[in-house]
Amino acid sequence: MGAISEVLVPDIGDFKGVDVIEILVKPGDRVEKEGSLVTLESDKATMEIPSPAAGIVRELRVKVGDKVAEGSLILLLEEAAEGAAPAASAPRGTPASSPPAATTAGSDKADAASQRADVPLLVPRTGPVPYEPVAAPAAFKPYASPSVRKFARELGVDLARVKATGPKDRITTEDVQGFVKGIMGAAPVAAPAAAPAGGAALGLLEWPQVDFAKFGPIETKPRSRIKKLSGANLHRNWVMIPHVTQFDEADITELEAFRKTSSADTERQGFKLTMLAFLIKACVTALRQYPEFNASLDKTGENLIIKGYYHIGVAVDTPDGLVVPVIRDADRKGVFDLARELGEISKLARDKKLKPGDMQGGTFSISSLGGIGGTAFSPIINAPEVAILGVSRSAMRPVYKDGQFVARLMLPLSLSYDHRVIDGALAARFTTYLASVLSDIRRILL
Ligand code: CAO
Repeated sequence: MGAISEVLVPDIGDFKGVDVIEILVKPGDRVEKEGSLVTLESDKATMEIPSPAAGIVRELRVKVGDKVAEGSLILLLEEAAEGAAPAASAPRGTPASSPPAATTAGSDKADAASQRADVPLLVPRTGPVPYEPVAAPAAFKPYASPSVRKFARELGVDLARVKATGPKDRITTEDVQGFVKGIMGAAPVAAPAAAPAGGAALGLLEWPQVDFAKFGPIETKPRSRIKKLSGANLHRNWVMIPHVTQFDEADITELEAFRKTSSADTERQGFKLTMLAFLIKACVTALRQYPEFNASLDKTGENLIIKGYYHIGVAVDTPDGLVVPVIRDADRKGVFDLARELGEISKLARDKKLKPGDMQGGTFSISSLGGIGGTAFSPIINAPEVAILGVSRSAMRPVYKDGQFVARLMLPLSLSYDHRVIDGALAARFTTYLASVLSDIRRILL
């Protein structure tokens, strides 16, 4: 047994009644000298209180939400033999080399306080007794502010794997973002091993390594560049955006009749008039009504940027994979113009002739599988957009109307949205409104 000492809140400047906002250790944890124990937050700064000595945490005497001041008891520490002597012998008030670090320091004053050289060392109250060494190595505790820790926790990132670039080797938000980007973005294109690495970094099980040939004949086909790039983007968007999909259906019986009669005209002019052109137009009408869907979060996540233009991305299936060219200013184009442009961009996409600019600036996307089949699906949002409409194959269904079942042509809609930005109620309003526009296309004119 090592000496049990009391670890107290050191001189933390002028701060009194400071909140304990994070407990970074638990009983039984081994800590290194200077390893962070708890995080305190005043209205001016956030400080991590370091351990005065190496040892094992025996008992916590504070919890999150407690208010503390200089001298408050934080925990009981069983000291390791090596670190015990100097710490125990230091009288209260002895200058220390490592004061508690102000992390999210909200003011210069707080920063200055954290760097003062005369902040006293934490003083254990009991003397050293023989210490039984513990075999396991001390856990590495990366330095990061509570907000960065919270951000990392939300993304499932183990801070011990993140390279610190901040002052005093602290990990910054950008470091965590860079780490995630490294896994989600570049790596999958460069190295197929990225999936296992990403999983491990997120604290998940290793990707199963299976010798498939053991079970039967196989063929190895390299993935196309488009597939690798779109896969990396889809993966990031799926992991980083909290998706919810709202399902609905629109009665397009009249619209389909109108489309069929108009198709003869467009075919004479050399292009096809499919439901998608009407859908783009109807979506613009709904986006005007609900601008939160024609928006993006800014870099900080603090603000929503609502766009005053309507550039609609359309997912196009090509032999090499999925691409999403953008139809610009869809609000200023008629249904025939949209249909013609749709034909042109899907041909460009399939002929691999799209330029990077053709796929940029989208404000909302549509993914239509209606030409193929299916009843519903959950499309993945095309970041930084906040919503995407999935469309499945329309079918005649019995609909109960005016006291009887009637056959109506119903179009399934699947709207995925970013739940950070859009609430479920708003999404339901959006699809209800969109369905009403499609049921009576005259609403586009309203
Ligand atoms: N219900 C029933 N029929 C539909 C329909 C719907 N919702 N949508 C289209 N159709 C019909 C069309 O009218 C057309 O019929 P005809 O052959 O009789 O003329 C046929 O299906 C084929 O249409 P299309 O697919 O060529 O044309 P489109 O305008 O509907 O779609 C495009 C164009 C480029 C979006 C589409 O070809 C495509 O690539 N879709 C796949 C998109 C995709 O992969 N999304 C998944 C992404 S993962 O989230």
